[in-house]
This record gives sequence, structure tokens and C-alpha cells, in this order.
Amino acid sequence: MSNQYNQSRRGFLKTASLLAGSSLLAPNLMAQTLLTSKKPTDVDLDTLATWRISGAHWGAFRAKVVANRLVEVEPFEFDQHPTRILDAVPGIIYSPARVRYPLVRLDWYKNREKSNTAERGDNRFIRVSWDEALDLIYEELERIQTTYGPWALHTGNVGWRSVGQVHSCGNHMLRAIAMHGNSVGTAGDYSTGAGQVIMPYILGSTEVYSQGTSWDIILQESKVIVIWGSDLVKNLQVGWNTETHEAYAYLEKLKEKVKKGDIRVICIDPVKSMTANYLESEHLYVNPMTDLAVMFGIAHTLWKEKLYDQAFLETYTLGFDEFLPYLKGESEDMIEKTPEWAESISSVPAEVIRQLARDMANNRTQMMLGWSMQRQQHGEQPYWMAAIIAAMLGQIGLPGGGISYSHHYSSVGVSSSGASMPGAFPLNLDFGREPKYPNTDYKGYANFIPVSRVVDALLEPGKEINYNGNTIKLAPYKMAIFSGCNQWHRQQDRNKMKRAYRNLETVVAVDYNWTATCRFADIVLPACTPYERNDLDVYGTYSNRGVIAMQKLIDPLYYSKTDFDIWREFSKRLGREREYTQDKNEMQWIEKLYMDCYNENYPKGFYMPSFREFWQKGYVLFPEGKPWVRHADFRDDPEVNALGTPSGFIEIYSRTIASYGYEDCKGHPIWMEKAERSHGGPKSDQYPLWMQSAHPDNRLHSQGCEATKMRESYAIAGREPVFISPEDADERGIQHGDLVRVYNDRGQLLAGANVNDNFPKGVVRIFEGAWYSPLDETIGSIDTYGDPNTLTMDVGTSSLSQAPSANTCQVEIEKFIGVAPSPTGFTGPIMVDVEGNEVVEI
Ligand SMILES: Nc1nc2c(c(=O)[nH]1)N[C@H]1C(S)=C(S)[C@@H](COP(=O)(O)OP(=O)(O)OC[C@H]3O[C@@H](n4cnc5c(=O)[nH]c(N)nc54)[C@H](O)[C@@H]3O)O[C@H]1N2
Ligand SMILES: Nc1nc2c(c(=O)[nH]1)N[C@H]1C(S)=C(S)[C@@H](COP(=O)(O)OP(=O)(O)OC[C@H]3O[C@@H](n4cnc5c(=O)[nH]c(N)nc54)[C@H](O)[C@@H]3O)O[C@H]1N2
Ligand SMILES: [Mo]
Repeated sequence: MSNQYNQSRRGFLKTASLLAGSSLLAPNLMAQTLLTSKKPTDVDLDTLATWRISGAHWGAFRAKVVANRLVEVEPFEFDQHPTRILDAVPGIIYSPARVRYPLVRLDWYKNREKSNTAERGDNRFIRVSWDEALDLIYEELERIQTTYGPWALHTGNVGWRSVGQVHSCGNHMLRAIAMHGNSVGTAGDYSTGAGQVIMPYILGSTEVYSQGTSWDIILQESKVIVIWGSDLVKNLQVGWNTETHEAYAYLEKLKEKVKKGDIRVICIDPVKSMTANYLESEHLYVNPMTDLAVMFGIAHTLWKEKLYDQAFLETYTLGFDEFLPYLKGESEDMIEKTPEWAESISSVPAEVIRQLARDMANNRTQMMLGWSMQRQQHGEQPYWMAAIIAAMLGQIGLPGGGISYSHHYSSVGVSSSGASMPGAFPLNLDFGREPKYPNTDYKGYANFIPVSRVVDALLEPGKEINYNGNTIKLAPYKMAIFSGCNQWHRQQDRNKMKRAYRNLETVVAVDYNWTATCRFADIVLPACTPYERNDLDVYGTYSNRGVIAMQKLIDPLYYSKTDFDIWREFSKRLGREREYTQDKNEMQWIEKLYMDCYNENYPKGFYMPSFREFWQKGYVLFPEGKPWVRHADFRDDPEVNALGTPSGFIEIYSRTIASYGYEDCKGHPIWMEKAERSHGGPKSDQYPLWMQSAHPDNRLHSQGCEATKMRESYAIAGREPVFISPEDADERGIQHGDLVRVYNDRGQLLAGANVNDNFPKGVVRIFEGAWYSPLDETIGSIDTYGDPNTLTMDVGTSSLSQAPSANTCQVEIEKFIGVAPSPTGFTGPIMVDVEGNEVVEI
């Protein structure tokens, strides 16, 4: 009994490798947990083993620890749909890429800010003591603040740092640095940069991070679900907090309803997604980045055939009349946006578009958009246009109707329990004392940069850019500190980054594994993993399902420390350690956050056990809350429950946006050609393949790529797979399993060909997060493992949101002939002494 889960999982892994050519199936849904308790497999170890509980973005789990070593990981028994990503945990902890010591780049060690920055990335590092490393950082911060000022320091915004409310590493870094002086931060994020800026003008909130209509209601009321550029089965594996995977139970029910014909699901995607395959849904292949044209075709049909809800438009929206001339071909380009016009761009047949419009109008229809289509040039436009279609359909605020931009994320749609969740270690100084350098003179530069423009700031010092109605003068910062993000994964265009980084005097990275961000830094501090410290986390980002204990599994390996301890040590150099910690250690902070939560929940009728009991048991669970319909209150009373838009109504036409006068984001959605596009678009003659970098099935971004066994289970020819259609592969003489070179004007990489039926001609995919592994530090050097950001374009989506456009990217692929270099990324730094001689450290 105890081994049934493990057996089925091992069985699954075997199947997975046999199915390498079709790895876009939805295996996780089929893995039913039969686990009721954790039982050691090996009798000899029984008496020595302890079981602990912890959490991660990819779920809560129980871990078996013997003699300070993690030997087994099992999903938390509440989790009915655990993900395979969990298998990466041991490989993350025991990765050959662990950062073992505080390290300083050789030339920086000798020459400090006058070092040869073109050497950055040559991977030669010197081991130093913790004291020396922290002193160096402290001295650098002093130098930056006194020679330049706050504009010269960039504190890289926090990415997908590990879960855990006490140790959240970005908070620690930012809090400690803020005690010393001010810096340049970032605005927005890589996920939804365009969506989160445009949607407040249109629907009054970011929508991308909003709770959505409950799945219960959708399953009961919706007749048609249009899943537009979203892969729920793949992307619900992870959540911002410890993920419960409850949404999968609803996907199982949806599958049944689709089978019975009770609900029609239509996926619109250039790729047949895991979701489409799992649900066996209908599927419309659309040319990449042309969804907007299809949306106009739908709107045109709704208008022409009088299928739109005039009363809804009059009561709840503004600006349809200003939008209509564009649809009719009476303004701007003077082209009528007919389904035929849409077909000529998108390749979706006009008659299919017409029928889709009719089906959406005649049935209760829930639209669900993913985020990928706003992570491309002009990514604001399809988001806006989809809201206009939803408004024309008039179902916004009805059960099972309207539009959602978040059902693929963090189990949105699972009703919230209503309980309060534990807070976090405070980000800011909340005791009213100034930083050591209170200087706030940014010399006219902005004190933040739209997050993906951070490389432009280095290459075009002082450049003024538009951003959301403002002008931003980019600070040409001299020093950058990164913690809890992998800058050399998330940012686009590696060779541009290499050029830009040469203008940086000092770069600090804090991480537990040797990412390319460490390789391209000057000072690297070894954090420990979340499994080497105690913490607690929110269980269920939107469902507020409960609180999960994160019990330290093993002691920190090598010379690593918790982020808390790292920055506490730093704060000593300011003489402010007690302020930093507020006189509490790790366990006292955990208890405080738990008890604050306990006290908030008590009057609400959510009773929690004592802290001791919680810590021993490992979790608190709250029952699922009441089902809920997004925008229902607005529909009930648009005056009282006005939206957060400037007018309080849905803005089909936005006067505010129009008033900014941007060419690339006007007062209503407009079809604009992209800088590059497949299927006959710009650059497609030279680089005919559109490369999308969707989010990885088997990882969380770059996290887990360093877990050797896990990586080897999906790598092809020892590299990250590039998914390619049989037709495109044939044309190039490429076979499944071949080593290939993928390239464009911006860069080149090696990858392994995964010839795959889910991909149509002209469309390829490399999952984001593949570890950047350049052959050497020079510009143009080949990436030996397959990071798609070696090839992507680094331009802002538009003047409005300046968000990343990673999915606007054309490439060509050829079979690699010759002797291929081994991947360089997974073995950590080259350790040297001050003379540059290689040394072996123990
Ligand atoms: N081409 C392309 N690029 C993309 C995307 C895309 O779709 N295409 N997607 C973008 C999106 S949506 C996102 S969200 C970003 C994600 O970008 P990131 O958030 O930068 O990605 P992660 O790989 O999760 O990086 C987290 C890093 O934090 C480290 N870390 C984890 N826990 C701790 C800790 O406790 N302490 C310390 N000190 N470090 C820790 C991990 O080891 C890892 O190196 O990528 C973006 N980049
Ligand atoms: N397993 C796993 N899950 C994750 C993450 C992860 O790293 N791993 N990361 C999380 C994070 S931080 C984020 S931001 C979200 C990302 O969520 P999304 O951005 O929604 O996810 P993607 O996987 O990039 O793309 C989703 C789908 O969009 C399709 N698509 C791409 N371009 C187009 C287009 O032009 N038109 C249409 N119609 N479809 C298109 C892709 O083919 C894919 O099927 O995922 C989250 N979930
Ligand atoms: Mo993201």
C-alpha cells in the first residue's frame, strides 16, 4: 500500500521517457495519490528516519531525512494532483551547481570598480570568507552612495524567490539595503507587464491577478469556454505561494462535461497545448501574434449580424461609438475588419470566425485568456480587444459568462476560504529611522525603471522613455544587486546584456545555485535553499486554504546561510542589527507571523491550533468558501460598484490613453504589424520560424534546470529541447533526437530536436528557464544548452507599459554537424587563486 504512489510515479517516469516525442500530454492529471501516510520503504533506515513537511511553489510535500540527508520526497496527502516538478527537489539541493562559498570574480578582486568588465562571465572566481565578502559589498555601497548617489544603485526586483513568509529573500535584501541608502527599483513584472498596465484603464483592475469566477459555477453555467492562448494543465502546476493543485479536480470534471457534450471548449493557440490534448477540446490554430485580427473578425460579425448586446453597452460601457468606425473601416487604416481580413492575417478561416462569434453570442460563454499573448510586441491590444468582445456579448458579471485573464494561474477559480493568511517579514523600515545615506537626489533620473528596460538603461544612459502617461529618464546605474531572481534567465537578449553589463562597475548576486546571474556577477553570496531553514507559508495563493509549516529538512550545505542571516550580518556593519531583526530570531518570527494570523482569524470564526500544535502537525486547513462570480456586483449596480476605470464603466475607448498621444497604443485597439512575425510577416523570409518561449512543463522557470536527473529526463542530445513540427524538421533534414543550432541576428544556441505533432509549420518552442550556458564570455558566443533568451528581442511592448516582448521572435534552425561543446552551465565556477591558477577547494 505505502508504495503504490511511488510505484505509479516510477511507472509514469518510464512512460514519460518512452513518450518523449509527445511529452505535451497531461500525465499529472492521471497520477492519483493513493497516499494516506508516509511510510519508509527501507526497514533498516526506519528507526533513523524522520519525516518533515515543507512547501514550494509546486506544492507541499513530506520529506524523509536520514542522517541530515534528504532521501525521499512525497506529496502532502491533501494534494490530489501533485506535480512531477516535485521530483526536482533532491536534485536542487544536491546539485553540482550549488554555490558553496562566498566568491569574488578574479579581476574584480584585484581591481575592484576598475576591473576589466569584458571578462565578466569568464567564470573565474576566488573564494573569500563571509566577512570579507560582506565587507566588500558594504564598501561598494559606501563608494556608490558617496561618489554618485542613489541613482547609481539598482536593486533588481524580486522574481520567483522561494516560498516562505519569513525568509522571502527579496524582502531581506531590500530591507537591508534600504537601511544603508536609497536605490533605483523597478516597476511591473515580466509575467504580465502589459496586462497589468492596460487593464485598469479598461476593466478597472489588473485582472491578471484577480480572483476569477468559481469553477463550480463555470461548470454549471457555461456552455462554451474559449481558452485563448492559455495552457492550464501545464501552468497550474505552480503557484505564487505553496500550491494546492485544487484546480485540477475541476479540470477533470470539465473533461467529463466536454466528453458528454455538455460544455464545448475551444482552444485558440498556435500550438496544440497540453490542455487541448487533455480535454480533447476543439482547437483553432492561429498564426502567432495575430489573435487581435481574429478578435476584430469576431467583433465585426457580432456587429454586422446584430448579435451584440446593445443594452449592456449602453448601461455598462463607454466609447463603443468611437470604436465602431475603425471596425467598419472608416478611420485610421480605412480597412473594414471583416472575418476575411482576419483570415488573411491569422489563417483562421473567415467562416470559422463567423461561426465562433455566433456560438459565443448564442451560448453562455466564458472566455479565458492566458498571459503569453501580452508578452509580445503590442501585447496590450489583444487584452483590450478581448474585453470589448466580452462587453459586446453582454455576459460580463453573469455566472459562467464574461472574461477572465487568470484561470491558468495559482488555482484562481477555487473559491477562497475567507480566512486571513500569515503576513511576511517586513520589507521596509517601519521604525522611522532614516537610512545611513538619506540622499534622495536622483539627478533627474527616475527612481524606478520598467522592469524589462533595465538593460536599455545601461546602454542608453539618460534616455527618456514614455511609460504609462509619464516620461521616465533611465538611470545609468553603476552597481546592481540581485536576489531571488535569475536576471540571466528572465531578461531578453543575452548578447545585448553582455554589452550592457560592461558598463556596470559592480554586480552582486545572492543565490543557492550557480546560475548565469552568478557567473556574470562580481560578488556572489551562497544562500541556503528553502529546505535548509524553518519557515511557514500560505497554502493556496487565492484559495487561502491554510497555513503550511516549512520545517528545516537538513542543515545548510557547505558555507551557505539563510538570507535572513546574510542580511542580518550585513546590518551589523551599519550597527543596526537589532532594528533589522526587531529582536527576533527565525523561530520567533515564524511564531509571530503565525500568532498574528491566529489573532486575525479568531474573530472571523476561523480557529487555529496553538503554534506548538501547528508546528508539530505541520499544517492548518480551512474549508472552501462560497462560490463567486467575477464582476457580478458591478452588473448588479454599476453606480454603487463602479469599476476602477477613470469613468467607472468599461472603457471600450479610453480618453486617458488617447490623451497620451502614443503611436503604439491609441484610444482603442488597433492592428499593428510586429517587428518580426512568421507566416509571411516581417523577417520571415530570413528567419521563417516563430519561436515562442512558453513556461516549462517540468520546471519553474530556471528553477530545477540544475537538478541533473530531472533535466536528463527531458533533455535531448544533452540539451534543452526545441519543439518543431514534422514538416519543418523534414525540410531541414532534422530527425527527432538530433542536435540542432537555433539562430538569428541576435544569437545562437544548441538544442535537441523534439519533432512533435502538436506544432504546426512555422512554429517552434523552447521553454523559458533553460540555463544560459555560453561557451565563453564573448559577445555572440554560442549557448551550449539552449536558453531561448539568447535569441529573443528586447523591446518594450509599447509606450504605455514598456513590458517584455519575449514572444516576438523569429529564428532559423539547422542540424548541427561537427563536435559539439558540452553544456557549460551546470558545474559552478572555475575556482582560482589570485594569480589565476585553478585550485581545488574542499
Ligand atoms: N523568453 C522568455 N523569458 C521570460 C519569460 C517568457 O515567457 N519567455 N517569462 C518571464 C516571466 S513570466 C517570469 S515570472 C520570469 C521569471 O524569472 P525569475 O523569477 O528570475 O526566474 P526563476 O528561475 O524562478 O529565478 C529565481 C531565482 O531565485 C533563486 N532563489 C530561489 N529561492 C531563493 C532563496 O531563498 N534565496 C535566494 N537568495 N535565491 C533564491 C533561484 O535559485 C533562481 O535562481 O521570467 C521571464 N522571462
Ligand atoms: N509548469 C509551470 N507553470 C507555470 C510557470 C512555470 O515556469 N512552469 N510559470 C508561472 C508564471 S510566472 C507565469 S507568468 C505563467 C505564464 O502563463 P502564460 O503566459 O499564460 O503561459 P505560457 O506557457 O507562456 O503560454 C500559454 C499558451 O499561450 C500560447 N501562446 C503563445 N503565444 C500565443 C499567441 O500569439 N496567440 C495565442 N492564441 N496563443 C499563444 C502558448 O502556445 C501556450 O499554449 O505560468 C505560471 N505557471
Ligand atoms: Mo511570470
